[in-house]
Amino acid sequence: MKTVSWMFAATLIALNFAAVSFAQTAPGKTCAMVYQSENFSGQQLVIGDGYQIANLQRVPFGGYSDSWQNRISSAYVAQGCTLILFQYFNFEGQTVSLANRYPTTQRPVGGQYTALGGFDNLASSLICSCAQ
Ligand SMILES: [Ca+2]
Repeated sequence: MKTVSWMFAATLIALNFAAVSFAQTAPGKTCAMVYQSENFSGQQLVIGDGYQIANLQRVPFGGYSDSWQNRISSAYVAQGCTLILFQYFNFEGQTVSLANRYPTTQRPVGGQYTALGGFDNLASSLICSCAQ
């Protein structure tokens, strides 16, 4: 896993924030895409392979003054990748691990987490990495 400081990761995300297609997303491999609302709706945040974002409050949410802290409600995780969400800043508190390593006949299909249950609107930091 590459180590990327939150500042660097947040800068990359901010630069790519307006992107809506895979082709224009984060530099390098896309690890995951997270969404404001369930079923991949609302604002989208693209997360590159190796990103470690220690404080989602520093990641701007759309064009507003708000942040991505306590916003994430659904996620798509790329093949071979794992997205770990943390309840608090600096990778603390409860976690949920969202992986995409299952055959498409099993749930979640292709790493598509349409809802996050008890982790809805709870993440304050995250780590995403993919198998080499
Ligand atoms: Ca939300």
